[in-house]
Amino acid sequence: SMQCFPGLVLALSSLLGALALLQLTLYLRVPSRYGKHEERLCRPQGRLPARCAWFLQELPSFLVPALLLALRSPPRLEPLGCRLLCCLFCWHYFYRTFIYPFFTRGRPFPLQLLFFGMLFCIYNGFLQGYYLIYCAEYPNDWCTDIRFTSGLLLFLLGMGINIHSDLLLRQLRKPGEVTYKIPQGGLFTYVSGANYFGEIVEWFGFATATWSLPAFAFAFFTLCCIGPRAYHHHRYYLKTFTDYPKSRKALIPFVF
Ligand code: NDX
Repeated sequence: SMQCFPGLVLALSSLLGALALLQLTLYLRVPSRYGKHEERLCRPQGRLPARCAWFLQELPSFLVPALLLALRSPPRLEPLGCRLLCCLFCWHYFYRTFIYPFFTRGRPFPLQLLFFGMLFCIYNGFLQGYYLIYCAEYPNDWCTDIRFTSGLLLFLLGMGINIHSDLLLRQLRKPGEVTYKIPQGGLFTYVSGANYFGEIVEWFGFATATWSLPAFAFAFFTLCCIGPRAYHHHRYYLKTFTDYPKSRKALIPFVF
């Protein structure tokens, strides 16, 4: 049966960190090509409806850790911290897999990115799940540790911002519409990438609560992946809408 190999965790986390840096260098100059940054002349046959694409892409991030958790034998009931933290991860991806896609009004998603996105979700789902279920050791009172409580608070705050901002974006369109408008309300009052800001806060909260290398690597990956994207969204809005709010920042309220 499976057991913890610390070397495997270290190797997978390092590779995740390296992928993050690769993304940063790739996507600082040009955005990843989906949504508003997709080239208009792209072949229409190379895409899947947003609904299917996001469902398929994010499913492994839910399924892999959920299966690892369910199939572990003997079931690991102690310490409580491990299961709780693994459930937080699955909870986010339950939303992202089973709720978000069914309401999205996004444009069809490129198959090629879907493929890489899925690979990424398998990889990260395995790393986070494997670490928490087979490797993590927490003292029995971890649930009252300041790292756990403050991290959990950040996670919940970030998730709240992320879900609320996803909702505000969705409401900009009627079903079937594919046009872009100026997002209003919530944290969009302050930043162009409010949904991304929420997601980044969420994963840094998760990293603090788990106090683990894999989770910090994933938070860093998220920052390198959607941080530049927030900046490109911001530039797109400034270029497209002459009446775009001048005080609005790209990602971090009042700062950047
Ligand atoms: N999926 C994470 N890299 C990614 C997909 C792409 O969950 O090869 C990372 C995620 C993947 C990426 C994933 C990993 C790295 C990949 C990359 C592709 C290439 C890259 C694989 C897995 C890669 C290397 C080199 C390392 C191998 O029409 P539309 O779609 O634009 O409509 C949008 C709409 N909208 C508007 N509607 C009206 N008016 C406006 N002004 C609008 N602005 C937007 O709202 C969408 O329907 C919706 C949201 O759009 P947008 O662009 O704001 O968000 P989006 O990027 O689609 O993300 C959706 C949510 C969001 O909450 C975000 O926080 C979360 O997913 N997310 C996204 C990406 C990654 C991630 C989280 C994470 O890293 N944690």
